[in-house]
Amino acid sequence: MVKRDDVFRLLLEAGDFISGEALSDKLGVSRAAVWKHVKGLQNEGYTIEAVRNRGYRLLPNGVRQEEVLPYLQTEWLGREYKYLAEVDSTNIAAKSWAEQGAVNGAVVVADLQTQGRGRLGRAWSSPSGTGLWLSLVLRPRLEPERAPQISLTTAVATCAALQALGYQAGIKWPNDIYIDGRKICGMLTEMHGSMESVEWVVVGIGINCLNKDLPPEIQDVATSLALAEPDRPVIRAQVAAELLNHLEKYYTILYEQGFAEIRRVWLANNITLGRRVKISTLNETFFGEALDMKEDGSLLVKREDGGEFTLVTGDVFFA
Ligand code: BTX
Repeated sequence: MVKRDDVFRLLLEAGDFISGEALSDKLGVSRAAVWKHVKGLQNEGYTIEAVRNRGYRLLPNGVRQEEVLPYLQTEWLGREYKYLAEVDSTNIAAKSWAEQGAVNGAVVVADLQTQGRGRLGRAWSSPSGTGLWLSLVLRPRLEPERAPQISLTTAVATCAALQALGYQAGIKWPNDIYIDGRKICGMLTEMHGSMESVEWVVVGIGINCLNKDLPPEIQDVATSLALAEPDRPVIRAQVAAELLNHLEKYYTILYEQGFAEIRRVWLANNITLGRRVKISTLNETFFGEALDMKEDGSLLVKREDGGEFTLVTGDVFFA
């Protein structure tokens, strides 16, 4: 049975126009069947040009494993790779995969999330064909109280990956990535384990890549790689691989050298300290100045109404 994946692979291998006839010959199916699969791929978010007398050409903006592998340099992260054309949330998919025994470093990537989630049940806009919506399963040997270090390490690695791709990215405490004062990436970390040990951690990362029309409710606060640098082509598979390459590097540093080195890199790339901020916790909202990120990853704030406050979980807004 010829599958959509077979058509996809031939388009990818061709790297240029390939005629409908050549595709139908290679696959032993009718040209109508080829067209049906091309339509299916377009519906998944792939841009495939169809030009009379030339055939079909795939434009490289997908995030299937075949597209990511040429850029991937990792040993263990992203080598188990599940691509989903559509999913409610990659974090939900990764959690159930973790429950079923997914290995350390397994990755779920979707082209479209219908219920992308932020922290505290907030929604994360995840339209098809635009961003990188990715979750990883980690099985770190860490005490549960060190789990927040995973989020901060993820932020350091994501920021480094975007910088390696040529973007001026910075970190807002604890782990949002900003470009030009706007949010380009958010992270949602979920953990399962006991008081003594972490069984698995699912790290969900969303990076706006090709989005040009952001939904009105986030237009003033968010950006995408394409909006930040309109002249630089964005290849989503390269962004995915660069992200995984840097994540593996920095998780290894965390495990082998400890959090102090991660904190050093976080401090060097943060855009939070020294700024006036609005802090919102479950109990209160107040203004102050962000002073430091402490050795355990919490944020030290000088309150405008007097005294200091150590923020462990909560939201920070630039004020
Ligand atoms: P957060 O709670 O810090 O941010 C959510 C807030 O960010 C929203 O309330 C909205 O104001 C704004 N927002 C929504 N969508 C976007 C967007 N695309 N770009 C910029 N700002 C936006 C951050 O939560 C955690 C986000 C994690 C997303 C990843 S995607 C892969 C994985 N699967 C999943 O369901 N979540 C994670």
